[in-house]
Amino acid sequence: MTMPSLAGQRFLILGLGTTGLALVRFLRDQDAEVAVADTRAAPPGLAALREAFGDVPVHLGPFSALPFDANQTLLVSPGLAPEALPWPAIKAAGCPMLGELDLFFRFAKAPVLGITGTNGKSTVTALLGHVLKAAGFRVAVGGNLGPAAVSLLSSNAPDVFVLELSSFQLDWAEPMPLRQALFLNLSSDHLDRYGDLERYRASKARIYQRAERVLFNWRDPATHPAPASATPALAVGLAPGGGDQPFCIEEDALCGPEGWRWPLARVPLVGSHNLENVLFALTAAWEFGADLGALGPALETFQGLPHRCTVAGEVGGVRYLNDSKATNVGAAVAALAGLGPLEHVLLLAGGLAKGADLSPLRAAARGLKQALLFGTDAPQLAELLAPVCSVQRVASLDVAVAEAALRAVPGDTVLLAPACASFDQFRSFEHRGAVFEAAVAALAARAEMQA
Ligand code: UMA
Ligand code: ADP
Repeated sequence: MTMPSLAGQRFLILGLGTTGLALVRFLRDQDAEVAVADTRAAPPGLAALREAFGDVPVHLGPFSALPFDANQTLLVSPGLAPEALPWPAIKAAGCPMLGELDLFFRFAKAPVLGITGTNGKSTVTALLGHVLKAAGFRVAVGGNLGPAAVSLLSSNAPDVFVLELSSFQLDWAEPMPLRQALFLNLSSDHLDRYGDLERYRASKARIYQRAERVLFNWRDPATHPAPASATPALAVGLAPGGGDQPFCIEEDALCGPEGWRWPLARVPLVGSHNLENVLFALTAAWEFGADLGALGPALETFQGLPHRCTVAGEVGGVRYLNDSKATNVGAAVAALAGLGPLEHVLLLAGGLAKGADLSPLRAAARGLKQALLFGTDAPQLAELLAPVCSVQRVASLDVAVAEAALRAVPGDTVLLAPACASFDQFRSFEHRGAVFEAAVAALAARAEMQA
């Protein structure tokens, strides 16, 4: 395939975050002419842009003040909702438009496996990359979990790209020629952008439009391809029953084609939702051509990603789990469902609910030993959970950990799975997870001093 030349072509990049900066680097490498605009006074990529590309013009402030023209292609960052763009001016000028992924696909010289869904995308992306590497492929992994997709393009093409695709990225992309499209699950999230669940689902389902093969979750109808679709589709799910299902779980083992088996005890991930992630990664890797013999050892050496149901510590016989990445209700429900009897579980939750319907948490939390709730939407959560478990509102995550330590007895689990975004009290979900881990480390240090 010959690379399309961008030399001398003019681009205006909207958004100067991770994507915007990655686009500047890529386009400048291609000798294109680049300008950047961002509505924020101090966008996160500004300092790096000024340092590396001091000559790139930057416009900060409302997009409506931009001089759009037909000879300049607009490249839109994923965090920008369509409503953020001045459409009348763009249409009047007749500007061509592209998303980051459109550019990526014009230059990608290897098959692409794309992963979307409300939860588990990063885990499946990282795990699939890990399994394919173990099977001997040269793999480039990125997309929504970082690095940005265009950052993966280099003259040294891999054998395969594995990309996490958010609905925000899918919104701005033309239908993509994916070798495989994985749609893991759907639950309420990002309703502040989409308004309702159907619009959010439709955005995710765009991943199927030009895919050669589809992997869907047979237990989750929202992920099913349209009945009329002619694209070959494989079902994935925790229990057998989805028709053509190459991998499944039987008793205490993962089972696959040709009698392949791997004991669950040799999969070091916490929670049944992670086993579903494992089934997706195995199915995609095998379908891509990975040798069955490579799969088990690869699973055994995958430690999971930080802040996703990872053990933060064990203090006085109480296990502390950090699932700070549970930024929506589906992730928190999955974490609770995977833990066993809830009378031994204390849940730490709260933050910004982003307009989501939190109600599925009520059934999932029935019988919890204790819910400790903090942050902006703690009142809403308290009202929801009070009928099904003991509830206490606290001022902060630190106080929640301290209260949990007072109430927990040996054998209990304290789970941070907030069901909410972190931005009311923390810089990010990583920051929230780090605060939790520091509080657990302080508990451990105190316990050691007292011993
Ligand atoms: N923004 C403005 N004005 C602008 C441009 C952006 O206010 O002119 C705001 C957006 O509304 C958004 C924020 O700035 O709130 C960031 O938007 P962005 O498009 O600049 O984001 P990037 O820094 O380029 O990061 C994006 C992804 N972020 C989003 O889609 C919000 C990153 O995923 C991703 O790692 C990166 O591209 C590389 O692919 C983060 C994320 O939170 C982890 N993703 C969402 C999620 O996982 O739920 C979708
Ligand atoms: P994403 O990239 O889609 O946000 P992550 O792998 O980062 O997914 O996980 C996000 C959150 O969702 C974590 O709290 C994690 O424990 C939870 N989670 C992971 N896999 C699943 C799944 N298959 N179903 C539901 N929740 C999941």
